[in-house]
Amino acid sequence: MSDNSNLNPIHLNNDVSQVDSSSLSRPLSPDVGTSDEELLSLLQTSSSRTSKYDTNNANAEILEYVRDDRILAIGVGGAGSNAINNIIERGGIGGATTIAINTDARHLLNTKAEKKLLIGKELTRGTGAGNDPNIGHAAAVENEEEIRELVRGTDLVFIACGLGKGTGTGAAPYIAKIAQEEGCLVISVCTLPFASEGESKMRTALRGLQELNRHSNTIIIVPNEKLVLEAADFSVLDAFEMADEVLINAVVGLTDVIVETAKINVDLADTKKILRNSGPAVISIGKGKGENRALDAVNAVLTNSMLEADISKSTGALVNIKANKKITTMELEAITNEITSRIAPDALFIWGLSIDDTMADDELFVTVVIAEVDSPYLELEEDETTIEDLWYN
Ligand SMILES: Nc1nc2c(ncn2[C@@H]2O[C@H](COP(=O)(O)OP(=O)(O)OP(=O)(O)O)[C@@H](O)[C@H]2O)c(=O)[nH]1
Ligand SMILES: [Mg+2]
Repeated sequence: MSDNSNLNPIHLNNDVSQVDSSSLSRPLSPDVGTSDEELLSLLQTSSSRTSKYDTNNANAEILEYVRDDRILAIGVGGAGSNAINNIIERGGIGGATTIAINTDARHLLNTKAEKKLLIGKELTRGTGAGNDPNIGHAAAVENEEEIRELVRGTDLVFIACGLGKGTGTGAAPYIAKIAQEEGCLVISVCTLPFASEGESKMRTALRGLQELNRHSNTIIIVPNEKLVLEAADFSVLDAFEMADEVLINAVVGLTDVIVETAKINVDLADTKKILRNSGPAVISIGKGKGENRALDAVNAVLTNSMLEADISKSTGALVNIKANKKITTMELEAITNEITSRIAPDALFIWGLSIDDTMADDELFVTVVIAEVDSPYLELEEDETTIEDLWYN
Protein backbone atom coordinates (compact mmCIF):
# COMPACT_ATOMS: atom_id res chain seq x y z
CA MET A 1 0.00 0.00 0.00
CA SER A 2 1.22 3.47 -0.58
CA ASP A 3 1.86 5.51 2.49
CA ASN A 4 -0.99 7.94 2.51
CA SER A 5 0.46 9.73 5.49
CA ASN A 6 2.71 11.68 3.19
CA LEU A 7 -0.17 13.11 1.22
CA ASN A 8 -0.50 16.76 2.00
CA PRO A 9 -3.88 18.44 2.47
CA ILE A 10 -3.77 19.70 -1.10
CA HIS A 11 -3.53 16.16 -2.27
CA LEU A 12 -6.47 14.97 -0.21
CA ASN A 13 -8.63 17.88 -1.18
CA ASN A 14 -7.83 17.43 -4.80
CA ASP A 15 -11.13 15.85 -5.77
CA VAL A 16 -11.52 16.94 -9.35
CA SER A 17 -15.06 15.55 -9.50
CA GLN A 18 -15.99 18.15 -6.94
CA VAL A 19 -14.70 21.06 -8.96
CA ASP A 20 -17.67 23.23 -9.79
CA SER A 21 -18.97 22.56 -13.25
CA SER A 22 -18.63 26.15 -14.40
CA SER A 23 -14.89 25.87 -13.97
CA LEU A 24 -14.84 22.61 -15.92
CA SER A 25 -16.55 24.10 -18.90
CA ARG A 26 -14.20 27.05 -18.85
CA PRO A 27 -11.93 27.11 -21.90
CA LEU A 28 -8.22 26.74 -21.41
CA SER A 29 -6.64 29.87 -20.06
CA PRO A 30 -4.88 32.13 -22.55
CA ASP A 31 -1.69 30.55 -23.78
CA VAL A 32 1.45 31.11 -21.85
CA GLY A 33 4.80 30.13 -23.15
CA THR A 34 8.20 31.00 -24.38
CA SER A 35 8.44 31.48 -28.10
CA ASP A 36 11.32 30.19 -30.11
CA GLU A 37 12.17 33.80 -30.86
CA GLU A 38 12.70 34.59 -27.21
CA LEU A 39 14.76 31.45 -26.88
CA LEU A 40 16.81 32.40 -29.89
CA SER A 41 17.41 35.93 -28.70
CA LEU A 42 18.59 34.51 -25.43
CA LEU A 43 21.02 32.43 -27.39
CA GLN A 44 21.97 35.61 -29.26
CA THR A 45 21.12 34.43 -32.73
CA SER A 46 18.57 36.00 -35.05
CA SER A 47 15.26 34.55 -36.14
CA SER A 48 12.13 35.59 -37.97
CA ARG A 49 9.18 36.39 -35.77
CA THR A 50 6.97 33.53 -34.60
CA SER A 51 3.77 33.59 -32.59
CA LYS A 52 4.29 34.43 -28.96
CA TYR A 53 2.20 31.56 -27.84
CA ASP A 54 2.37 28.62 -30.19
CA THR A 55 5.33 26.81 -31.63
CA ASN A 56 3.63 26.40 -34.97
CA ASN A 57 0.34 27.16 -36.65
CA ALA A 58 -1.05 23.69 -36.18
CA ASN A 59 -1.16 24.30 -32.45
CA ALA A 60 -4.18 26.55 -32.62
CA GLU A 61 -6.15 23.80 -34.29
CA ILE A 62 -4.94 21.12 -31.91
CA LEU A 63 -5.77 23.35 -28.97
CA GLU A 64 -9.34 23.69 -30.17
CA TYR A 65 -9.60 19.93 -30.22
CA VAL A 66 -8.10 19.32 -26.82
CA ARG A 67 -10.29 21.87 -25.13
CA ASP A 68 -12.79 19.07 -24.58
CA ASP A 69 -10.27 16.75 -23.06
CA ARG A 70 -8.12 19.11 -21.06
CA ILE A 71 -5.13 16.81 -20.76
CA LEU A 72 -1.61 18.21 -20.70
CA ALA A 73 1.60 16.23 -21.07
CA ILE A 74 4.48 18.26 -19.66
CA GLY A 75 8.12 17.26 -20.08
CA VAL A 76 10.39 18.92 -17.52
CA GLY A 77 14.18 19.24 -18.02
CA GLY A 78 16.26 17.47 -20.67
CA ALA A 79 14.98 13.90 -20.29
CA GLY A 80 11.36 15.07 -19.92
CA SER A 81 11.58 17.24 -23.04
CA ASN A 82 13.24 14.39 -24.96
CA ALA A 83 10.34 12.15 -24.00
CA ILE A 84 7.88 14.71 -25.34
CA ASN A 85 9.93 14.93 -28.56
CA ASN A 86 9.87 11.20 -29.03
CA ILE A 87 6.14 11.14 -28.42
CA ILE A 88 5.61 13.80 -31.07
CA GLU A 89 7.84 11.98 -33.53
CA ARG A 90 5.55 9.00 -33.15
CA GLY A 91 2.45 11.00 -33.90
CA GLY A 92 1.68 12.70 -30.59
CA ILE A 93 -0.85 11.78 -27.95
CA GLY A 94 -4.49 11.75 -28.89
CA GLY A 95 -6.40 14.23 -26.79
CA ALA A 96 -3.43 15.81 -25.01
CA THR A 97 -1.43 19.01 -25.50
CA THR A 98 2.35 18.65 -25.16
CA ILE A 99 4.48 21.16 -23.29
CA ALA A 100 8.22 21.32 -22.65
CA ILE A 101 9.49 23.24 -19.61
CA ASN A 102 13.21 23.73 -19.13
CA THR A 103 15.87 26.08 -17.78
CA ASP A 104 18.04 25.27 -20.79
CA ALA A 105 17.18 27.57 -23.71
CA ARG A 106 19.24 25.69 -26.27
CA HIS A 107 17.60 22.38 -25.44
CA LEU A 108 14.15 23.97 -25.42
CA LEU A 109 14.72 25.50 -28.81
CA ASN A 110 15.28 22.05 -30.26
CA THR A 111 12.23 20.42 -28.73
CA LYS A 112 9.09 19.94 -30.77
CA ALA A 113 6.49 20.43 -28.04
CA GLU A 114 3.37 22.36 -28.98
CA LYS A 115 4.12 24.82 -26.20
CA LYS A 116 7.39 25.70 -24.52
CA LEU A 117 8.20 27.53 -21.34
CA LEU A 118 11.69 28.70 -20.40
CA ILE A 119 11.86 28.98 -16.62
CA GLY A 120 14.40 30.77 -14.45
CA LYS A 121 15.44 33.31 -17.08
CA GLU A 122 16.52 35.81 -14.42
CA LEU A 123 18.39 33.16 -12.50
CA THR A 124 20.21 31.19 -15.17
CA ARG A 125 19.82 33.25 -18.38
CA GLY A 126 18.80 30.10 -20.18
CA THR A 127 21.88 28.12 -19.27
CA GLY A 128 20.25 25.22 -17.40
CA ALA A 129 20.26 24.29 -13.73
CA GLY A 130 23.74 22.75 -13.77
CA ASN A 131 22.82 19.60 -11.85
CA ASP A 132 21.49 21.63 -8.92
CA PRO A 133 17.87 20.86 -7.95
CA ASN A 134 17.77 24.03 -5.83
CA ILE A 135 18.23 26.03 -9.02
CA GLY A 136 15.59 23.94 -10.79
CA HIS A 137 13.21 24.64 -7.93
CA ALA A 138 13.99 28.37 -7.83
CA ALA A 139 13.49 28.57 -11.60
CA ALA A 140 9.99 27.13 -11.26
CA VAL A 141 9.26 29.57 -8.43
CA GLU A 142 10.41 32.44 -10.66
CA ASN A 143 7.84 31.49 -13.29
CA GLU A 144 5.13 30.26 -10.98
CA GLU A 145 2.45 32.49 -12.53
CA GLU A 146 3.12 31.27 -16.08
CA ILE A 147 3.06 27.65 -14.93
CA ARG A 148 -0.18 28.27 -13.09
CA GLU A 149 -1.74 29.74 -16.22
CA LEU A 150 -0.60 26.80 -18.32
CA VAL A 151 -2.27 24.22 -16.11
CA ARG A 152 -5.35 26.18 -15.10
CA GLY A 153 -8.60 24.69 -16.42
CA THR A 154 -6.98 21.31 -17.09
CA ASP A 155 -8.31 18.03 -15.71
CA LEU A 156 -5.26 15.83 -16.00
CA VAL A 157 -1.62 16.82 -16.04
CA PHE A 158 1.12 14.34 -16.90
CA ILE A 159 4.58 15.32 -15.75
CA ALA A 160 7.52 13.45 -17.29
CA CYS A 161 11.09 13.95 -16.11
CA GLY A 162 14.41 12.28 -15.46
CA LEU A 163 15.39 12.52 -11.79
CA GLY A 164 19.04 13.02 -10.78
CA LYS A 165 20.06 16.45 -12.05
CA GLY A 166 18.81 20.02 -11.66
CA THR A 167 15.70 20.94 -13.61
CA GLY A 168 13.62 17.76 -13.62
CA THR A 169 14.43 17.00 -9.97
CA GLY A 170 13.95 20.55 -8.67
CA ALA A 171 11.22 21.96 -10.90
CA ALA A 172 8.95 18.96 -11.58
CA PRO A 173 7.75 18.59 -7.95
CA TYR A 174 6.99 22.32 -7.81
CA ILE A 175 5.08 22.19 -11.11
CA ALA A 176 3.14 19.21 -9.76
CA LYS A 177 2.32 21.16 -6.62
CA ILE A 178 1.02 24.12 -8.64
CA ALA A 179 -1.09 21.81 -10.81
CA GLN A 180 -2.66 20.20 -7.74
CA GLU A 181 -3.38 23.61 -6.26
CA GLU A 182 -5.19 24.45 -9.52
CA GLY A 183 -7.40 21.38 -9.05
CA CYS A 184 -5.70 19.16 -11.64
CA LEU A 185 -5.13 15.47 -11.19
CA VAL A 186 -1.36 14.97 -11.45
CA ILE A 187 0.23 11.83 -12.86
CA SER A 188 4.02 11.84 -12.82
CA VAL A 189 6.28 9.53 -14.77
CA CYS A 190 9.96 9.73 -13.81
CA THR A 191 13.19 7.83 -14.35
CA LEU A 192 15.82 7.01 -11.73
CA PRO A 193 19.45 7.39 -12.87
CA PHE A 194 21.68 4.59 -14.12
CA ALA A 195 24.22 3.19 -11.62
CA SER A 196 27.03 4.52 -13.82
CA GLU A 197 25.87 8.09 -13.14
CA GLY A 198 27.14 7.73 -9.57
CA GLU A 199 25.94 7.97 -6.00
CA SER A 200 25.41 11.71 -5.88
CA LYS A 201 22.87 11.66 -8.74
CA MET A 202 21.15 8.73 -7.10
CA ARG A 203 20.72 10.63 -3.83
CA THR A 204 19.51 13.71 -5.65
CA ALA A 205 17.02 11.51 -7.50
CA LEU A 206 15.72 9.76 -4.37
CA ARG A 207 15.19 13.11 -2.67
CA GLY A 208 13.37 14.41 -5.76
CA LEU A 209 11.28 11.25 -5.90
CA GLN A 210 9.91 11.79 -2.39
CA GLU A 211 9.05 15.36 -3.26
CA LEU A 212 7.45 14.47 -6.59
CA ASN A 213 5.42 11.71 -4.97
CA ARG A 214 4.19 14.14 -2.34
CA HIS A 215 2.62 16.32 -5.03
CA SER A 216 1.42 13.64 -7.44
CA ASN A 217 -1.83 11.71 -7.30
CA THR A 218 -0.25 8.86 -9.22
CA ILE A 219 3.46 8.27 -9.81
CA ILE A 220 5.08 5.79 -12.17
CA ILE A 221 8.76 5.15 -11.59
CA VAL A 222 10.95 3.92 -14.44
CA PRO A 223 14.01 2.19 -12.94
CA ASN A 224 16.62 2.84 -15.65
CA GLU A 225 19.30 0.51 -14.32
CA LYS A 226 16.84 -2.34 -13.84
CA LEU A 227 15.92 -2.14 -17.49
CA VAL A 228 19.49 -2.50 -18.68
CA LEU A 229 20.26 -5.24 -16.16
CA GLU A 230 17.64 -7.31 -17.91
CA ALA A 231 18.93 -6.67 -21.40
CA ALA A 232 21.82 -8.91 -22.39
CA ASP A 233 23.82 -6.59 -24.68
CA PHE A 234 23.43 -2.87 -24.70
CA SER A 235 25.30 0.31 -25.45
CA VAL A 236 24.79 3.54 -23.52
CA LEU A 237 22.58 4.76 -26.32
CA ASP A 238 20.49 1.59 -26.24
CA ALA A 239 20.10 2.04 -22.51
CA PHE A 240 18.71 5.55 -22.90
CA GLU A 241 16.49 4.40 -25.72
CA MET A 242 15.16 1.60 -23.61
CA ALA A 243 14.39 3.96 -20.74
CA ASP A 244 12.82 6.41 -23.21
CA GLU A 245 10.63 3.64 -24.54
CA VAL A 246 9.26 2.86 -21.10
CA LEU A 247 8.77 6.54 -20.31
CA ILE A 248 6.91 7.14 -23.57
CA ASN A 249 4.80 4.01 -23.27
CA ALA A 250 3.78 5.01 -19.79
CA VAL A 251 2.64 8.47 -20.87
CA VAL A 252 1.01 7.41 -24.15
CA GLY A 253 -0.41 4.16 -22.74
CA LEU A 254 -1.91 5.88 -19.75
CA THR A 255 -3.46 8.65 -21.84
CA ASP A 256 -4.89 6.01 -24.17
CA VAL A 257 -6.38 4.13 -21.27
CA ILE A 258 -7.90 7.28 -19.85
CA VAL A 259 -9.21 8.70 -23.11
CA GLU A 260 -10.38 5.38 -24.57
CA THR A 261 -12.05 4.00 -21.46
CA ALA A 262 -13.77 7.33 -21.06
CA LYS A 263 -15.06 7.13 -24.63
CA ILE A 264 -16.60 3.70 -24.24
CA ASN A 265 -18.38 2.93 -21.07
CA VAL A 266 -16.92 4.85 -18.23
CA ASP A 267 -17.31 8.25 -16.81
CA LEU A 268 -13.97 10.04 -16.62
CA ALA A 269 -14.81 10.59 -12.97
CA ASP A 270 -14.48 6.83 -12.30
CA THR A 271 -11.11 6.74 -13.95
CA LYS A 272 -10.06 9.69 -11.88
CA LYS A 273 -11.24 7.94 -8.74
CA ILE A 274 -8.62 5.24 -9.35
CA LEU A 275 -5.83 7.68 -10.13
CA ARG A 276 -6.66 10.26 -7.49
CA ASN A 277 -5.09 8.59 -4.48
CA SER A 278 -3.08 5.95 -6.19
CA GLY A 279 0.44 7.00 -5.22
CA PRO A 280 2.85 4.55 -6.86
CA ALA A 281 1.35 2.77 -9.86
CA VAL A 282 2.66 0.48 -12.57
CA ILE A 283 1.81 0.29 -16.23
CA SER A 284 2.32 -2.64 -18.51
CA ILE A 285 1.55 -3.24 -22.17
CA GLY A 286 1.21 -6.69 -23.74
CA LYS A 287 0.61 -7.89 -27.26
CA GLY A 288 -1.00 -11.16 -28.35
CA LYS A 289 -1.11 -12.71 -31.80
CA GLY A 290 -2.91 -15.71 -33.22
CA GLU A 291 -5.47 -18.07 -31.77
CA ASN A 292 -4.63 -17.45 -28.11
CA ARG A 293 -4.02 -13.74 -28.53
CA ALA A 294 -6.17 -12.70 -25.55
CA LEU A 295 -4.43 -14.89 -22.98
CA ASP A 296 -1.03 -14.30 -24.53
CA ALA A 297 -1.48 -10.54 -24.30
CA VAL A 298 -2.71 -10.61 -20.73
CA ASN A 299 0.08 -12.98 -19.69
CA ALA A 300 2.63 -10.70 -21.32
CA VAL A 301 1.17 -7.84 -19.32
CA LEU A 302 1.23 -9.67 -16.03
CA THR A 303 4.74 -11.09 -16.38
CA ASN A 304 6.30 -7.76 -17.37
CA SER A 305 9.21 -6.91 -15.08
CA MET A 306 7.70 -3.49 -14.48
CA LEU A 307 5.10 -5.32 -12.44
CA GLU A 308 7.77 -6.48 -9.98
CA ALA A 309 5.81 -4.52 -7.40
CA ASP A 310 3.24 -6.38 -5.33
CA ILE A 311 -0.08 -5.85 -7.10
CA SER A 312 -2.20 -8.18 -5.00
CA LYS A 313 -3.29 -5.39 -2.67
CA SER A 314 -3.88 -2.84 -5.39
CA THR A 315 -7.05 -0.86 -4.94
CA GLY A 316 -7.72 -0.21 -8.61
CA ALA A 317 -6.88 -1.14 -12.16
CA LEU A 318 -7.50 0.52 -15.49
CA VAL A 319 -7.40 -1.65 -18.56
CA ASN A 320 -7.56 -0.82 -22.23
CA ILE A 321 -8.01 -3.58 -24.80
CA LYS A 322 -7.27 -2.76 -28.40
CA ALA A 323 -8.16 -4.95 -31.38
CA ASN A 324 -10.16 -4.79 -34.57
CA LYS A 325 -13.90 -5.34 -34.53
CA LYS A 326 -13.60 -9.12 -34.69
CA ILE A 327 -12.78 -9.29 -30.98
CA THR A 328 -15.18 -11.62 -29.14
CA THR A 329 -16.88 -11.29 -25.76
CA MET A 330 -15.14 -14.50 -24.67
CA GLU A 331 -11.80 -12.87 -25.28
CA LEU A 332 -12.81 -9.77 -23.34
CA GLU A 333 -13.93 -11.93 -20.44
CA ALA A 334 -10.74 -13.96 -20.47
CA ILE A 335 -8.68 -10.79 -20.17
CA THR A 336 -10.73 -9.06 -17.51
CA ASN A 337 -11.07 -12.24 -15.41
CA GLU A 338 -7.35 -12.86 -15.47
CA ILE A 339 -6.57 -9.35 -14.28
CA THR A 340 -9.25 -9.15 -11.58
CA SER A 341 -8.05 -12.47 -10.17
CA ARG A 342 -4.67 -10.84 -9.49
CA ILE A 343 -5.77 -7.70 -7.64
CA ALA A 344 -7.71 -7.23 -4.40
CA PRO A 345 -11.29 -8.56 -4.66
CA ASP A 346 -12.78 -5.19 -3.76
CA ALA A 347 -10.50 -3.19 -6.07
CA LEU A 348 -12.05 -0.72 -8.48
CA PHE A 349 -11.73 -2.15 -11.95
CA ILE A 350 -12.36 -0.20 -15.12
CA TRP A 351 -11.83 -1.44 -18.62
CA GLY A 352 -12.40 -0.03 -22.05
CA LEU A 353 -12.24 -1.35 -25.56
CA SER A 354 -10.71 0.51 -28.49
CA ILE A 355 -11.66 -0.83 -31.87
CA ASP A 356 -8.85 -0.20 -34.30
CA ASP A 357 -9.58 -1.56 -37.74
CA THR A 358 -6.08 -0.91 -38.93
CA MET A 359 -4.97 -3.80 -36.70
CA ALA A 360 -4.53 -7.31 -38.12
CA ASP A 361 -7.39 -9.76 -37.48
CA ASP A 362 -5.36 -11.90 -35.12
CA GLU A 363 -3.68 -9.13 -33.10
CA LEU A 364 -4.60 -7.69 -29.77
CA PHE A 365 -3.06 -5.22 -27.31
CA VAL A 366 -3.74 -4.94 -23.60
CA THR A 367 -2.58 -1.96 -21.52
CA VAL A 368 -2.97 -2.16 -17.78
CA VAL A 369 -2.44 0.48 -15.13
CA ILE A 370 -2.40 -0.92 -11.63
CA ALA A 371 -2.85 1.69 -8.96
CA GLU A 372 -1.55 1.85 -5.43
CA VAL A 373 1.16 -0.75 -5.46
CA ASP A 374 4.05 -1.09 -3.03
CA SER A 375 7.05 0.60 -4.56
CA PRO A 376 10.45 -0.38 -3.20
CA TYR A 377 11.93 2.92 -4.41
CA LEU A 378 9.75 5.11 -2.23
CA GLU A 379 10.78 3.29 0.88
CA LEU A 380 14.48 4.04 0.54
CA GLU A 381 16.21 6.53 2.82
CA GLU A 382 18.18 8.73 0.47
CA ASP A 383 20.99 9.37 2.93
CA GLU A 384 21.62 5.74 3.68
CA THR A 385 20.97 4.05 0.37
CA THR A 386 23.90 2.91 -1.75
CA ILE A 387 23.89 2.02 -5.42
CA GLU A 388 24.23 -1.60 -4.33
CA ASP A 389 21.08 -1.35 -2.23
CA LEU A 390 19.18 0.37 -4.99
CA TRP A 391 19.94 -1.87 -7.92
CA TYR A 392 21.70 -5.04 -6.92
CA ASN A 393 19.90 -6.36 -3.84
N1 LIG B 1 15.51 8.01 -20.67
C1 LIG B 1 16.30 9.08 -20.74
N2 LIG B 1 16.84 9.51 -19.62
C2 LIG B 1 17.64 10.57 -19.68
C3 LIG B 1 17.88 11.29 -20.87
N3 LIG B 1 18.69 12.34 -20.59
C4 LIG B 1 18.92 12.28 -19.27
N4 LIG B 1 18.30 11.21 -18.69
C5 LIG B 1 18.24 10.83 -17.27
O1 LIG B 1 17.60 11.90 -16.58
C6 LIG B 1 18.41 12.41 -15.53
C7 LIG B 1 18.27 13.92 -15.55
O2 LIG B 1 18.89 14.42 -16.73
P1 LIG B 1 18.32 15.69 -17.50
O3 LIG B 1 16.87 15.55 -17.71
O4 LIG B 1 19.18 15.87 -18.69
O5 LIG B 1 18.60 16.82 -16.45
P2 LIG B 1 17.80 18.19 -16.24
O6 LIG B 1 16.58 17.89 -15.49
O7 LIG B 1 17.69 18.87 -17.56
O8 LIG B 1 18.77 19.00 -15.26
P3 LIG B 1 19.88 20.12 -15.57
O9 LIG B 1 20.45 19.78 -16.93
O10 LIG B 1 20.85 19.98 -14.46
O11 LIG B 1 19.18 21.40 -15.55
C8 LIG B 1 19.81 11.91 -15.86
O12 LIG B 1 20.51 11.74 -14.65
C9 LIG B 1 19.58 10.62 -16.61
O13 LIG B 1 19.44 9.53 -15.70
C10 LIG B 1 17.27 10.81 -22.06
O14 LIG B 1 17.41 11.35 -23.16
N5 LIG B 1 16.49 9.69 -21.94
MG1 LIG C 1 19.22 19.93 -18.65
